Amino acid sequence: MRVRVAAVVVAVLAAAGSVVVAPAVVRAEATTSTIVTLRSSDALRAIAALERAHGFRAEHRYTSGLRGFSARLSVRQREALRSDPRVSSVHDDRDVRLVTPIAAARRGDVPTGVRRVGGGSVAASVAVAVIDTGIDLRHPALDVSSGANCIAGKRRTSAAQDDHGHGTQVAGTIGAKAGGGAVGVAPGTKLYAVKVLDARGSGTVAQVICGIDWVTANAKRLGIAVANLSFGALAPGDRDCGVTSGDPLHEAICRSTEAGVTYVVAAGNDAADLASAVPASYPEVLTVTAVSDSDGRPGGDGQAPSCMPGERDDAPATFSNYATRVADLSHVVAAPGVCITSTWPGGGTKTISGTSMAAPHATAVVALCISSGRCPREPESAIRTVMADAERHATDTNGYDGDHDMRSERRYGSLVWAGK
Ligand SMILES: [Ca+2]
Repeated sequence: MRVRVAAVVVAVLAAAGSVVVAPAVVRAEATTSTIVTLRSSDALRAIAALERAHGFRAEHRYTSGLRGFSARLSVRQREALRSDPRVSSVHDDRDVRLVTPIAAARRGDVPTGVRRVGGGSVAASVAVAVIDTGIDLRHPALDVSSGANCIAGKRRTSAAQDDHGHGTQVAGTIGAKAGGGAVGVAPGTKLYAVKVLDARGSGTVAQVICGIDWVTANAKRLGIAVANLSFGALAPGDRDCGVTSGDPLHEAICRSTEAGVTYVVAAGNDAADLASAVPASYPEVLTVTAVSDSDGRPGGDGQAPSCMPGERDDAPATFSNYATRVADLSHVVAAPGVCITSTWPGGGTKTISGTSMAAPHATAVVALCISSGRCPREPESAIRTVMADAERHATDTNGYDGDHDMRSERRYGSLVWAGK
């Protein structure tokens, strides 16, 4: 069973495609979507030369996150590129998609999760990139600009308008202003929409890397300090930026982190060890598990969450991935992720659940911490400070059920805290 509840927002990555055998007589060769990384520092020049040499047209060109491109390539072209000295590696592209969230009851103006992490009062002075389905660029509660549209077949210059809802929901938890029905953790924070998933919540790793590439290239110019990735997949990770596993998504995130962007990612909704999930298992990111909170207060005496059966107040969400290894726990925090009310395209709000909804609480906390000067801008130090704040706040009276249970095999991290 991959998805526990329809309302849990998850992404599924298809298995890497196998080699397609070309027919003996080729007129129109079968092609597969491929990600190619390059040795050259001048990626655009190298891509143009490779296009001419091997007869293909690149779809996405990566110049900042990693150097390379994606393209539909035949077996013959892939083999030729593998042996081309300008090429570092050749990878199958993979699919990424979300399960469509379902609607639930409307709630008050300051959502429970925002209250539970001590947020809802001030904007961050740094900007946040939401790499997702886009954001509703006309939503009155959001201070949002279009960043990049990485959907295959669309012009990259077209607006990153959300035609799904997921990205707008994530964006609202980070930075929705008062008056829109659901205040965010850091209301009024500047948001950039980076669209890598389409109207069905589907996308590819090539598109995700396109989004990361845009963030890396523009972070300094636009003041983007934090990026939110509320999707993921079950796939083996590695601890060396994709070198051993040949994972271009990991390489792209490492390069972007080196450029000063802190990545906050959802742990995943498989009720499984996040060691087998990406990007959750990457050591460079802050990974966010989901806990339940129904009343915005600690103590565990709130009612059971109303929109989702089987959960209880101030306890880990039953669907959330968790850490078992010390190495993973060293970059994991928890945040509210059950029955989270936030902005929805068209001006309203919607209440849904998932580690997708937990991650933006932590994203806003990181942005606020950097803005206050308490967190260094450097990602590793920022993550360490946010984790120390969370641990300090996880006292017997403020924590959630199980966050101190060192004997448990399932560890969800300490609840993030935006307050002083
Ligand atoms: Ca509570």
